[in-house]
Amino acid sequence: MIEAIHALRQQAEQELERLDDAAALPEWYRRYLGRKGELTQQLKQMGALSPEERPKMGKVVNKVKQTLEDAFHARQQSLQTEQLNRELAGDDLDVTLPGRPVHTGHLHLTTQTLRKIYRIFGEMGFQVYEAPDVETDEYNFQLLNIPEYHPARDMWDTFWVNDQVLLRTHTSPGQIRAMREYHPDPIRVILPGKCYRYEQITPRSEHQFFQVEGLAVGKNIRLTDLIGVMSEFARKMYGQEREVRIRGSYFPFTEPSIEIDMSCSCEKVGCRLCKQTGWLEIAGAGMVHPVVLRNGGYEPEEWTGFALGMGVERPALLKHGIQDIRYFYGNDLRFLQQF
Ligand code: FA5
Repeated sequence: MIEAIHALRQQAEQELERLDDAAALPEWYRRYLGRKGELTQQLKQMGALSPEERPKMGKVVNKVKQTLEDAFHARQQSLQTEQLNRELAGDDLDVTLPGRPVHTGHLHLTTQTLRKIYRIFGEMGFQVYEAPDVETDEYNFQLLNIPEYHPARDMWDTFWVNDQVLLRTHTSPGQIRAMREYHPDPIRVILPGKCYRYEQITPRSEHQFFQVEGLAVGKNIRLTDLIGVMSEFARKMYGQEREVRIRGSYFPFTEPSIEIDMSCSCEKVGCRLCKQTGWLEIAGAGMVHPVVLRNGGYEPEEWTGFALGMGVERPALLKHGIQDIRYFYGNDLRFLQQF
């Protein structure tokens, strides 16, 4: 029986050596080493041997089995290598060519602008405070000194969820939330976020846009502090070459109120963006109205504060000389990839 096993091993090894295709390997394995293979058949015949011969025979069969397994794996490896070399030699594949570049995305221009604004205000000691997009009539209007009958509501119409709940028209309701949270301490925060308005879409107005609100409440805060903060912001955001213009204005929640304009990127020649005026409004601002201070929990005899609310897309329009706000959310990669 030992001779038969050695003969079988020899035959299997020779056949394996002659195989020249990796696809034929499984068949060889089944034939010699599989469950119904020839070596297994030999093992089955061991039952006929005497009890002394059986362990000796078992050892020989196991050794042959291991030898064939090793030979199989070695042959498999060499056939695969041969096949790869053949393919590389026959193909025009140039493995030294550089790979195709992977296109990575980047932050949206609005996010880049927001981060720049955070940095500039952060350097002046302002923290970021987040308030909700979905607001109540009470916070968006009433607590900001805009009662139900007030004509200012016409300027700030929005998308209503129901009679009392709406998508905020400005970031100003966050002023009340911040004051109620920080009271009775002084405050220096900016409140960034999306705002919504039911209004005509034009090159300078979207129905969804971002604002950053600024709020400082303390003792002896004055209008000149507000003008100083905005001038510093403009200088850091746009450089010295752009001009800032302050105009008197009206907001129900500030007294006095101002509006802040920047000279347009057309260098005051006049363009469609600035409606041929050479100036673009970037923020409304003023001293926090006593009614609003009181609604936030601060006694107006003791505390004063300033507030400002500026767009985010409009400063970006100015900074990059973009002529139409509608590009921001049109999702056209040709636009977005430029920044
Ligand atoms: C307000 O929203 C006031 N809450 C600002 C404010 C805050 C005043 C605190 C006083 C104190 P206004 O509606 O003017 O004001 O908007 C402020 C800024 O938001 C504008 O200067 C402009 O930069 C931006 N903005 C307003 N409407 C749009 C719009 N439809 N599309 C893009 N940006 C807009």
